Amino acid sequence: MKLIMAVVQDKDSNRLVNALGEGNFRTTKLASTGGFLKEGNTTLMVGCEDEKLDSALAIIKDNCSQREQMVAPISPMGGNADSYIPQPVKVEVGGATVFVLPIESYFQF
Ligand code: 2BA
Ligand code: 2BA
Repeated sequence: MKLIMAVVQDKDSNRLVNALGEGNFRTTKLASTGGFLKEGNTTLMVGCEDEKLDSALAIIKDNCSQREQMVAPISPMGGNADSYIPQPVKVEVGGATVFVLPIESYFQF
């Protein structure tokens, strides 16, 4: 058995949970925050049998879209802020960032 931890954008999360449900995958949705953008995102936990892993990953891939986002950089610490003109930086926000972990034990008490 595997545990999929998928960090996805909030706007994709409902569609993804529904699609995984239609594929008979059980999910747990966690509210999370990205360390870089400091914005909300969604982390989904999906516990699944090894042989269904590829199918789950395909559903995640199909239901998460990439987008570009402009980020205002933080002004330099201790520097002369007068001469500092912040240039927004473009970052590409996934899709989905997916971790697959082996499950040692699985209990439902
Ligand atoms: P929920 O997904 O809201 O599911 C609540 C209960 O509904 C489940 O209780 C189960 O009895 C039933 N259920 C869920 N999906 C079903 C399905 N496809 N067909 C028939 N019945 C279904 P529990 O199994 O005790 O799960 C409680 C909560 O634990 C779940 O809430 C979910 O948040 C989490 N969970 C359970 N299995 C999981 C897994 N494989 N991966 C990730 N999260 C899981
Ligand atoms: P955030 O940390 O808010 O990152 C949002 C996007 O900003 C990232 O998109 C990436 O394009 C960019 N980014 C992040 N750190 C950067 C850096 N040090 N320099 C330049 N650009 C940077 P994604 O890579 O698609 O990640 C989306 C979200 O997935 C992340 O939100 C974070 O919550 C999670 N994530 C990504 N990689 C992770 C990892 N290795 N471990 C844990 N969470 C991760």
